[in-house]
Amino acid sequence: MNEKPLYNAIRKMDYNQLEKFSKRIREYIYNTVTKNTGHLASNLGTVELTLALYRIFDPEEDIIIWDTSHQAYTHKLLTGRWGSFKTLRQKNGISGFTNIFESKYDYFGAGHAGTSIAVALGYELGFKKQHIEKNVIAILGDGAMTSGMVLESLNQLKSINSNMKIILLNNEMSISPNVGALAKLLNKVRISYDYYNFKEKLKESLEVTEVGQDIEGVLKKLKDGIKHTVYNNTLGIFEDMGIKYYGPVDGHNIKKLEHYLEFIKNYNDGPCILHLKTIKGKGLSFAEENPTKFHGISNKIEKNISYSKVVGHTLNFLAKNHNFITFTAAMENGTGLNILKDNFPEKVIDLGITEPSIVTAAGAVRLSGIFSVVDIYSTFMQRAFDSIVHDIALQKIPVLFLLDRAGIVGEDGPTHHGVFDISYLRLIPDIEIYTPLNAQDLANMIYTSFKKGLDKPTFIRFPRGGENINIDNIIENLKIVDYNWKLIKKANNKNILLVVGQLIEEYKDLWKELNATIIGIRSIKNIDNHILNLYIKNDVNVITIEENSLKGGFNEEIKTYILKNNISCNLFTFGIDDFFIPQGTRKELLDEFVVKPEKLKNIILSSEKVK
Ligand SMILES: Cc1ncc(C[n+]2csc(CCOP(=O)(O)OP(=O)(O)O)c2C)c(N)n1
Repeated sequence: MNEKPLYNAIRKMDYNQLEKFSKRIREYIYNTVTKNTGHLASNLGTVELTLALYRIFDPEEDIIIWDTSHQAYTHKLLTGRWGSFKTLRQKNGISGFTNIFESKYDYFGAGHAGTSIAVALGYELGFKKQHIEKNVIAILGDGAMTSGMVLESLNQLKSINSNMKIILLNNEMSISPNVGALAKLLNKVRISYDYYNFKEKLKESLEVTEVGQDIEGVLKKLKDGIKHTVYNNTLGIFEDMGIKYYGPVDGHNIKKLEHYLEFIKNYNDGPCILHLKTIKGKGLSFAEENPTKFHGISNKIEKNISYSKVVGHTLNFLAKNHNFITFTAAMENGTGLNILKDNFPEKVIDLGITEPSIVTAAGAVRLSGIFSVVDIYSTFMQRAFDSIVHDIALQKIPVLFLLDRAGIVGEDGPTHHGVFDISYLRLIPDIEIYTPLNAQDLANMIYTSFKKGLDKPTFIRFPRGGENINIDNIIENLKIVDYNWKLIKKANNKNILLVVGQLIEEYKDLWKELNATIIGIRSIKNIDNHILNLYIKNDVNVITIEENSLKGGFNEEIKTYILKNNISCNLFTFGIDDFFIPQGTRKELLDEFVVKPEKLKNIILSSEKVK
């Protein structure tokens, strides 16, 4: 990746050229994303900001931190990745997020929301200790702003004598409309009469008077007064925390943006925040009209019903006869909970990007007397680990957790793969972890949790993807199930495959080909001792396959079982080795890093030869 960065070139452009260039960037982003998948609407909303930013600040010298970084495509295009952007989100291609291994201009990697202020704060503290003076800029959306990490870090800025420059992109949206009091406050502030217009008007009127001789001098003197008059919108919440507030400003007007960016660049009296009003999906009417739908786009023609939708429909069915609350962390659509919300809005609560708080609140909901469900992606649940241990498991609160996208997610890459949850949950006492084999099994497990009730905190993990099913059939066939492991196929030999969860469905053709007994693992905690007793004996070849890190994974249960029972057998473990899986399609990555069909076949063939 030795491309010449473009940010120098844009400094020489006039505003007409910049406007044309913005259009070209938008087209390029749209064409690439429709071909490769990716975040669309958020990136369309940051084109002008990024152009203005790199005309005023220096991406090589100044530390610019993009929160979540799903909106940083223009940043990538301007910092030496114009050509390679064609490989966006493909295997070995450009990441959809900032990545410190990809470019020196990416000062921090992201993917999970809410880290930017802590990162910028850390850079500032470090530089201060080394007597280095640099501009440190954090850019974040109003959605990210709701997250605990952001609020925790903002709270410290004044006390560490920060000079951080925060750029807040307020498009009134997270993925769905943004929630919470802060969102309401931000949305209420309208661009009314900004400093720029005020200054221009003042200049005009002064030019015809005597004082006009020294316009700039007068302007300087008046500056503070102006600030007070024009910023009558000042958001007290930031000012009260000692963070100077400027705005709101039209985030799509390059000239104005430059003016304000220049202003905050020279502001060195403490931390400040520049509030921009942006339009998610800007420039493409269909994306502007439906920013939620075009937040991220996929290139697949989807004939399958996603597992998330199976969850949504099942909860929607159960909602008719059950009183419960389901929590989402700003992922109503991604989790399929919009289906439930359409009919039972009071049963879905979006608390924004606040995973730890949601888990804790869900525990208290359960204690208050009603059934409580938390539906969060496996990767984002990582942030709530302590809430699970301290607030849920330790107090044995029987909350139902639905862990969506548990496993390899594909093009989003390492920040989003949900390949650690078996490990981070298995170690917690007094919980149950289930891994349904297919869509019906997933729906049945949820149904069973409601109908039979829960004894313990219960986690149902299922991957990204779906099946070509009729959802009405799934609902009609709902039934109470046990959690025993399932014999899929019996072979008259010593090869025993223990295949975790939905991999049974995903690789169903492969299992047919293999000369082995195939067992579908539906429960990880607890394990099915009856099946293990039946099949794991001296001399067998046990093969475990799981879409999770091998460290801490299901395989370790089997290792322990074999050791404990003094069984002398071969054990082969398939799963994710001790490294971060890169990006690629889900199938590509599963084949290469998890199931490895050729390797698997060879093991089985060679065991036959030994016989
Ligand atoms: C911890 C965490 N939870 C959830 C998400 C999923 N997510 C990705 S972008 C996004 C919305 C962010 O909204 P905002 O910061 O306002 O940016 P916008 O997309 O509106 O530009 C969410 C919820 C995430 N990335 N990280």
